[in-house]
Amino acid sequence: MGSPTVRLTLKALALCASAAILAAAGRAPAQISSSSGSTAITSLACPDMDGDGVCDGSDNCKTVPNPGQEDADNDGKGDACDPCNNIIPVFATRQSIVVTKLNTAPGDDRFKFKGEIALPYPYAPPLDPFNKGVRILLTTDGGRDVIDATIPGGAFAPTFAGWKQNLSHTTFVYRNSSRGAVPLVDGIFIVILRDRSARQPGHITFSAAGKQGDYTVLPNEVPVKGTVVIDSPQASSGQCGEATFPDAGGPTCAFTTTGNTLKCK
Ligand SMILES: [Ca+2]
Ligand SMILES: [Ca+2]
Ligand SMILES: [Ca+2]
Repeated sequence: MGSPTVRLTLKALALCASAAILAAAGRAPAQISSSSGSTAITSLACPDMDGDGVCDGSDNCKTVPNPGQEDADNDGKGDACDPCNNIIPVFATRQSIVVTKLNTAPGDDRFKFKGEIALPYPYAPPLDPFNKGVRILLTTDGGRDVIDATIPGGAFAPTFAGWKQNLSHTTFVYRNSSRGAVPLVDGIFIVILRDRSARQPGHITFSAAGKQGDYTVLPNEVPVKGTVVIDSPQASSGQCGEATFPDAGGPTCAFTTTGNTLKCK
């Protein structure tokens, strides 16, 4: 038999697994019986930041209580915290993601993401990145967010970090050229959204770029997924879109032979 510490840890793991199973069954495991009597899972068995009875290690929303773990689009992020829950399936066309400088030390990686999405029109809620900002994500095949940048709303002046929009409110440009005065969010320094509704109602082209990042993506983590959240930060309205590269004879992700660049298109 192992030491008391090891036995305690194993017991905690077992209790944690029981909690996850109960949670998957849609029940919040408030109490689990152990050999030493009744033990409160939420406080004793395992780390549980949001106290919903589902251990952090298996909680699909670690900081939002969601004992039922509902995940309608089955992407590993629970409905309660999924930035783009696909209640309206919106997938980008003409999509591309490029990550460069992967072979050098972390901190100088660069990222480019662009595409076009078609949202229900008229927009509900109204299109307003100038005030609401936008959220950009780069997520691995395993569900790890390499980038999760919630870009705030607000004018470019006077901080040199913020939004400009044209008079007709069809072109929105976020730029951070504050030279560090306003920290970059996950390295994102520019986002451009163009509302193409005059020609095609509900169509929006988007592009975003990041620099000075650690955007490491491992070979076993492709294809990646890009997400643009228009109804930021969490599009419970469905006003968001995803760029996927499923490699079924269509868009695909590949590293260059040196491994320095990841291209998805
Ligand atoms: Ca939890
Ligand atoms: Ca939770
Ligand atoms: Ca989800």
